[in-house]
Amino acid sequence: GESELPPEIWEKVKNHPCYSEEAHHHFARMHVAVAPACNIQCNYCNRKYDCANESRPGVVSERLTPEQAAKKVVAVASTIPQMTVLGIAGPGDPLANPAKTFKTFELISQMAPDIKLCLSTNGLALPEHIDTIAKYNVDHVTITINMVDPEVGAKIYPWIFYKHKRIEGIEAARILSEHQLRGLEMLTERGILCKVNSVMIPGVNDQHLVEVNKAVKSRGAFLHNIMPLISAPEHGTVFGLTGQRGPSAQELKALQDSCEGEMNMMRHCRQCRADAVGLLGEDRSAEFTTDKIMDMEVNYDL
Ligand code: CLF
Ligand code: SF4
Repeated sequence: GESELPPEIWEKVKNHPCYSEEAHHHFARMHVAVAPACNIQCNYCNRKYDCANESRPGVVSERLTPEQAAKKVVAVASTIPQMTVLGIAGPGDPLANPAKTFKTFELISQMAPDIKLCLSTNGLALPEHIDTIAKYNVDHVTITINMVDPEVGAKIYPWIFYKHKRIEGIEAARILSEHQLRGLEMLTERGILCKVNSVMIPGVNDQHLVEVNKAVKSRGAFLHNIMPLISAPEHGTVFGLTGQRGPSAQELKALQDSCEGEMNMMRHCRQCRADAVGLLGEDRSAEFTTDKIMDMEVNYDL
């Protein structure tokens, strides 16, 4: 359990609602949707949800400039005292929009220095941004890793965009996997706490995720969050995976249980929206739309 964590790790996770099961009852997080572009294509993507990178119904999140995002964070933090963590997780990939992402982190660290910074990425551009991530004092990074075998990866990712080129098939999955694992190693070597998210896709990577679990544990990931693919026909096709079902609750739990001996498993993920605000499982984003925020009196602490 969490009470057995080394004190230096506990110090870093005790206020993070995703990294600590205990903290999620008491501490809130928010996302700002500043990152519209993506550098890969996942077959299950619809860009409404991130971190989880999931396909569920919902309204499209409001896209913010870094300045609007920073103002929103200050407004939310002064309204919700339990707000401890700001995550950038989409709607595309934060590291495919590095200027917007890092400008947002910079403004927030000036305006609300107590807020911890969190980043969720597919990992393709991770190795080239490690220094910048460290420079902006990003506390927590989540990498979505769905495979460590390019043959499996080719069924999940039709293409990546890398070095100004679109690359397909097994070669694309090989590059993606190599960058994800190298990025994970580089972050943990610097003491940045890393969580891995994996989407469980029955018949595609479900058995394989046990191997993913071992690979990420051995590279220093602190927590593994295996999430169910959510695919319901009434919500439209899951691109490229038409007819693909998600796992049952029992199948998900069995897989989580089989990995539990290896490392800490996250079981309280709520598969958040791109602009989620509040405690996990609570959505207060409607209270903080741009027009409302711009009308709010906000104390800039510069
Ligand atoms: Fe956001 Fe993700 Fe940071 Fe949390 S969400 S960027 S690690 S602050 Fe959390 Fe939401 Fe699950 Fe993500 S419950 S989808 S794991
Ligand atoms: Fe969609 Fe995220 Fe995959 Fe990009 S990384 S295609 S935004 S699910």
